[in-house]
Amino acid sequence: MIKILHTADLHLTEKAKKRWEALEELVFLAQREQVSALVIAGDLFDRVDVAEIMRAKLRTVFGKCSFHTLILPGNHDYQAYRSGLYYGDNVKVIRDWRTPVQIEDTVFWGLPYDHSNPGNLAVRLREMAGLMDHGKDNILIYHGELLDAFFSRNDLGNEGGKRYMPVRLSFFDALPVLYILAGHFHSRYAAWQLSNGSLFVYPGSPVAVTRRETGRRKANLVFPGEAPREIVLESFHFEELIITLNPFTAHDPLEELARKLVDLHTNAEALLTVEGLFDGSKLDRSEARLAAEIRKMVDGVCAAEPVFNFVDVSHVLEDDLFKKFKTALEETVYPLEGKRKLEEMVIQAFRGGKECS
Ligand SMILES: [Mn+2]
Repeated sequence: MIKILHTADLHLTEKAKKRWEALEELVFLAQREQVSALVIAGDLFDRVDVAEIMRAKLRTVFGKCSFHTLILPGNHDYQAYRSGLYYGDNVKVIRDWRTPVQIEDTVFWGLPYDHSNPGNLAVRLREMAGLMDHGKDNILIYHGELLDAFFSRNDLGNEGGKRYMPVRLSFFDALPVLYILAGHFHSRYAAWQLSNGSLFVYPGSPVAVTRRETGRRKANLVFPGEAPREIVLESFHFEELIITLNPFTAHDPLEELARKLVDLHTNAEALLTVEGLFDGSKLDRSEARLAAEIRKMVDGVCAAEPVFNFVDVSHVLEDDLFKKFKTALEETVYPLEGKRKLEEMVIQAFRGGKECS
């Protein structure tokens, strides 16, 4: 079997520079790792017309490569690969499930997105199994939704409510394949071992397409005779930052935020949430001032308006009745952690009790 770099869901558009940079990073990685094939398991393009605009540019990039590039049509770009369209001499598009592509000793089969009527894919896969040579190293490339994965719609890109090419892991049981290299699942790298020993891998999108794609993005490096390896990319992504305020400590949440911003990857945009209760008099800030200071700090770093789920509870802490409770509580022999929980519950009760959890 040959060495392969596997990715999917680049969703190239003419405007999204970061996605083009991610493609360049993948090409660089494939060269560095000296793979024989770069597999793009669907949705290389976000829309069909992007293929028209970018095809010549892509041909130049792939043409310089010493490896082969194998492309499977996905639900976003299945119309971009009509016969006669030229992506380069070392680029192969798998447009028909009956016609595999052989690179060195490895046979690549593909299940291209079928708009007309994919019908029952279990039946289609049994037909494919009948065409495969059990004595060869077969690999299947697939783009669609694995129903066994605990998906939510949030794990995909922007797909509306539709299901694309849905399969179950058991559909692949009869296939004499070493790997199923998949695409369509954006959120993260995920792999499943099948009962026949083959591995189903979603690499996750190599660059964030939606704000739900948080954390460093990955690609899948497949070695002959070894477990596949996740390769962490430097590509653009979103990073969730959560600052939880606490009315009992004097520590400055802005310092915590500053530290987190320093640690932020240079190719990441933050999605910030500041939550919890705080003591405005101890912090010497009103809710409005705290919000304004945070906004100023994250200006140009955040992908969206920060979410401010915080509440100043200094008016509760200054209430005479609350102070009495607080004195009594401090005199009680009880673990500190428990006291803090109790105190927070009472603060919530003073605020009206509705948010008490
Ligand atoms: Mn897709």
